[in-house]
Amino acid sequence: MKNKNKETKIVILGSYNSGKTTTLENICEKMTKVEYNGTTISLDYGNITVDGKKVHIFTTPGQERFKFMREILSQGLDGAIVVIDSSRELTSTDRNIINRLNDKEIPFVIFANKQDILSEDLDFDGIDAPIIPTIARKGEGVKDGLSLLLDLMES
Ligand SMILES: Nc1nc2c(ncn2[C@@H]2O[C@H](COP(=O)(O)OP(=O)(O)OP(=O)(O)O)[C@@H](O)[C@H]2O)c(=O)[nH]1
Ligand SMILES: [Mg+2]
Repeated sequence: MKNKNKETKIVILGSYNSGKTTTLENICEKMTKVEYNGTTISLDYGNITVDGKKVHIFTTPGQERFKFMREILSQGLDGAIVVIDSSRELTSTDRNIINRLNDKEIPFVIFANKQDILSEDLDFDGIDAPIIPTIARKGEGVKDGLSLLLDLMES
């Protein structure tokens, strides 16, 4: 956070069904979500105050047909959380998202979600970001992961 007084914008990215909406539900007390049949169709929004500063968090839809929403929501972001489903291999969507964040030098962390399901041996080669194991459904790891991202953004 270069400007200390500025409100912060974080975007939660990741493939379809990885647990992005569930992650936000377990970070914020109140949130707004737009879903149809259990999948995000435009965005989710919530906020949380950390150390007196307001953090706005947007969650994107994972489905490829909503790629344009990811681009709109990623404008002016200060940091990102990439939620991946550890029970599946990293998808091309995950890799594209991570490459774009790297190219734009945006601070980000990876939430390796669904740790309660048998995990794949995920290949994180070439990915230089903190990886936080989470069980979003139980709220495990999500707030610690957000704190880590906020620290990373300040450094
Ligand atoms: N076992 C398990 N299931 C989870 C976990 N987190 C989320 N889920 C489930 O995974 C499914 C998808 O979760 P969502 O939070 O809707 O995923 P999403 O990434 O927002 O999905 P899209 O908006 O469609 O991209 C739901 O059935 C969740 O209950 C977890 O930690 N463990
Ligand atoms: Mg969703």
